[in-house]
Amino acid sequence: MTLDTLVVSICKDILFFFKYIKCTRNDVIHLLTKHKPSLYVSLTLTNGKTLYQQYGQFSITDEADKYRLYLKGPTTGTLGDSMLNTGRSDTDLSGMYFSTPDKDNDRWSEVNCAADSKVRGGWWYNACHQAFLNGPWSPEDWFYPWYPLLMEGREKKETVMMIKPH
Ligand SMILES: [Ca+2]
Repeated sequence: MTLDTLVVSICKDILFFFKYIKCTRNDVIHLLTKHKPSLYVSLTLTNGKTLYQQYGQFSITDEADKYRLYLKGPTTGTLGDSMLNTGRSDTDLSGMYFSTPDKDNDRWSEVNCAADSKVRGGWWYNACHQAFLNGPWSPEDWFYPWYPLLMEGREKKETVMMIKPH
């Protein structure tokens, strides 16, 4: 059994366990990231090209702390950094709580970023974002998957977030 197969097997067992006791997948991510693994993001475009960005440390807190995102560098890759140091304090994502259409935990008081007409979906919004990998279908309504490289969801074919222990 390869390490990847083992990890998938363990994750399926954990997901089954949490489904049984009615926890969310964010609870699973919280447990899997307790030791702050590195994060690898990849985006495959409709032309078949795959771009990536890696971050040194990634974790999320538990439900009591609204699954807050912790992200730390160094960051390298071909996508460019659109999550950690965006150059704007209202779009950096580290330290943000997880919002959903029915739970507005973002930093924009007048808007629920997760339910906005051009966003829609759970994510760690600030007010709102430059990176958002959990967009809606249809993809033309997916706003800024990875700004400025990807402005709309229809430009991408697949998004992946993977973790790797240190
Ligand atoms: Ca809000």
